[in-house]
Amino acid sequence: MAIVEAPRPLVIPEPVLPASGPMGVFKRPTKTTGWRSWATTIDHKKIGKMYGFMSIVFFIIGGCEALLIRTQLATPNGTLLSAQVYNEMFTMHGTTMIFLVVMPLGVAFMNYFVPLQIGARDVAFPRLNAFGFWTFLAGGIILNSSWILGGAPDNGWYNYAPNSLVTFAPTHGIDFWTVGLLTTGIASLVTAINMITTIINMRAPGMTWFKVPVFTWMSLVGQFMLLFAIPVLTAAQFMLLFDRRFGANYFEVSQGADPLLWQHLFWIFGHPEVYIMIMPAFGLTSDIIPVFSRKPLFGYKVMVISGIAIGFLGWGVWAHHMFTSGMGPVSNAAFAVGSMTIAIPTGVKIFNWMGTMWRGQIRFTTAMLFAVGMFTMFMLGGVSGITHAISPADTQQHDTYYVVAHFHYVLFGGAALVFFGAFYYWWPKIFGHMLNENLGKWNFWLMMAGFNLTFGPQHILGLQGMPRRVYTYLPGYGWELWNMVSTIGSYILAFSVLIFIINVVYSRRKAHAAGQYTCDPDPWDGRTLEWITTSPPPEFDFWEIPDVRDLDEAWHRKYAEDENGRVVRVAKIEDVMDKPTGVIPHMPSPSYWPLVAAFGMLFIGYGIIFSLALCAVGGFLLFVSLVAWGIEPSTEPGVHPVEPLTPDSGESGVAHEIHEVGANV
Ligand code: HEM
Ligand SMILES: [Cu+2]
Repeated sequence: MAIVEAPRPLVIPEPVLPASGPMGVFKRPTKTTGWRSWATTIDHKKIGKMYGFMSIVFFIIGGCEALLIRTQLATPNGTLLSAQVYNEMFTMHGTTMIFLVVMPLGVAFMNYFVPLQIGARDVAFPRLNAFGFWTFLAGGIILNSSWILGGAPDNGWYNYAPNSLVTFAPTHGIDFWTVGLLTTGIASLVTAINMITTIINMRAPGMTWFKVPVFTWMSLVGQFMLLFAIPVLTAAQFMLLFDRRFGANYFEVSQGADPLLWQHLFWIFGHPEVYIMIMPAFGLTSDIIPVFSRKPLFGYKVMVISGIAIGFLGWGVWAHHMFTSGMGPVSNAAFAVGSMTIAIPTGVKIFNWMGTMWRGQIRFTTAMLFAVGMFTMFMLGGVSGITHAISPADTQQHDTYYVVAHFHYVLFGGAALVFFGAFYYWWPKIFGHMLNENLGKWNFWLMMAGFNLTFGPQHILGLQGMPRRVYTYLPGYGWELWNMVSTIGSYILAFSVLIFIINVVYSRRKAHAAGQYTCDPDPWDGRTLEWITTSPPPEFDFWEIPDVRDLDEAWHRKYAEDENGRVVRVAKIEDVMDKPTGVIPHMPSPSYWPLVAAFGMLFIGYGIIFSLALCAVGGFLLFVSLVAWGIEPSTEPGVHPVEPLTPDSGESGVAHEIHEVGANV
C-alpha cells in the first residue's frame, strides 16, 4: 500500500472580524487549537471522535466492573465484594455498557460517517450536535459520580419498581440512575433528530433512497426507533422521580399502584432499545463484508427492507421480558408469536451476509474477521433468543445465567465485536494511518476465545439453575467449574481489549514518527462514498458535493463491466476521488454555547438529586446559553461562502448550503 502524502488543504488566513452581538459576548470563536478546538467544535468528525473516545473510556470502566463481578463469582463463597457493592457493580456495569458504551459508540460512527456516506459536509444542526455530545458526557458524569457521592444505583439496569422506591432504596443511588439517564436521554433525542434530518434532507444530488449505504439506512431506522422509545423511558423516569422526591404514587402498591406498570413502560422502551443498539452494527457488517468479499451486498433491497421490518416489529414483543410476571396465557402466547416472528427479518440478514461471501474473493483482514465474528456470535445469541420466546420454556430460563449468556451473545457478540471491526476498517479514514494488522489478528482471536469462554458456559450454569444477580453461591451445586472457566474467559477478553489499546498507541506512534498524518484515501478498495475523500477528510468533507449515480458510488467510479460482462478496473481512486478546487467551502464557526448549555444540564441534574438551589444555577446557565446560541450568528459577519450556489445542483446540495449559512442551530 503506497502512502500518499495528500497535498495539505489550502489554509485561508483567519479574517479579522468585528465583534458581533452586544458587548461582543456572543462573538463566535474563530478557528482555535488545543483544548479549545475540542471544547468549541461543531464539526461532526471531531464530535464523532469525542463520542468514540468517551465510549472507550466508559467501556474500560464497565469492563473493570465486569471483571470484579467475575472475580467474585470465580469460586463459591466469594468475599471480594459485599452483597451491597455487588448489586451496585452489576447495576452500573449493565447501565454503563448499554447507555454509555454501545449506544454512544454507534453514535460515534454515525457522527463521523453518515455525512460522508451521503455526500454532505456536516449534519443538519452542528451546534445541536455538539450539545448532544456534552449532554451525553454530563449524564455519564452524573451516573458515575454516584460511586463517590453516597453510593451507586443497586437495583439492576432495568431498575424495577417498587424496589426503586424510597422505602426499599433510601440512598440517592436510584436518583443518580434516573437523573443520569434522563440527561443521556436528552442527548440521544437531539442526536436522533439531527441524524434523521440529515439523512432525509442532506443526501448528495442523485443519492436516492436505494443508493444509500446500509450503515446509513440502519442508522436511520435505529434513530427513528430511539425517537419513539426514549420518551417512554423518560416518562417512566419522571414518574419514578416524582414518587421518590415529591411523594407521588405512580408505583406505590400500598396506594393502589400496579407494580407491573414500570415493567411495561420500561420494556416498551427496553426492547426497541436492543435494536437501537444493534442497528448500526447490522449496517456496519453490511458495509464491511462486501468490501472484503469483493462482491456487492447480496440482496441489498431485502436487507434494507428487513431492517425496516425489524424497526416496526420490534415494538410488539416487549412483554417477552415479563413471561413470568403473571400476565396469563393469552398475553404470553401473543408476545411469544411476536418474538418468534422477528427472527425472520433477522435471519434474512444473516443469510444475506453469507450470500455475499459465497464465491467471493475473501480477504480476511482484521475488520472482516470481526464482521464474520459478529454475525456468527449474533446468530448463536439469536438462537438462544428463540428458546426464550417459547414462553413455557422461558419459565425455566428467566432470571438465570442462561439469559445473561443470551444478551451478551447478542450485545457483545452482535454490537461490540463489529464496532471493533469498524475501528480497523475506518481507522485510516479517521486518523490517516492504519492499525497494525498482526496485532489486530491477536486482538480478534483472543477476543473470540475470551468471549466464548466467558459467556458460553453461562448457558450451562443457567440451565443448571444458577440465578443471575447472586453475589455468591454455596459449593456443591456443580457450578464451580463453569464459573471458574467463565472468569478465566473474562480475563482473556480483558487482555484482548488491552491488545487493541496497545495497537492504537503503537500504530499512532509509528505513523507520526514517520511524519505520516495522511494515508491512501482508499486502502481497502472501498465501495461507499467516504472512500472518495482524503484520509482524513478536510474539515468541509468534500471540495465539491459529489454527484451520485450508483449504489456503491465509489466502487462504480473505479470498476465497470466490459462487453463480456466481466468486471474490469477502469480508474484509480486518485483519478475519481474528490479533488481540491481551490475554493474553500465555508463551514459554520465553532461555538462555546453548546458546552455551556450542557453545563447547565449538569447543575440541574445535581440540583434534582441534592438541592433545588443548584437547579436555579443550572437553569440560569441554560437560559443564558440558549439565548446566546440563538443570537450568535451561525457564521461570523463579513464572511460568506465562496462556493457558488447553482439552482440545479440538486435538492439536498442547495438546501444544505443555504441552510448552513442561514440556520442558527
Ligand atoms: C467486557 C466483558 C463483559 C463481561 C465479563 C460481562 C459480565 C457480566 C456478568 C457476569 C453479568 C451478570 C451479573 C449478575 O447477574 O450478577 C453481566 C450483566 C450484564 N451485562 Fe455484562 N459483561 C461484559 C460486557 C458487557 C457488554 C459489552 C454489555 C453490552 C451492552 C453488557 C451488558 C450487561 C447487562 C445489561 C447486564 C445485566 C445487569 C443487570 O442484571 O442489571 N455486558 N455482565
Ligand atoms: Cu426483548
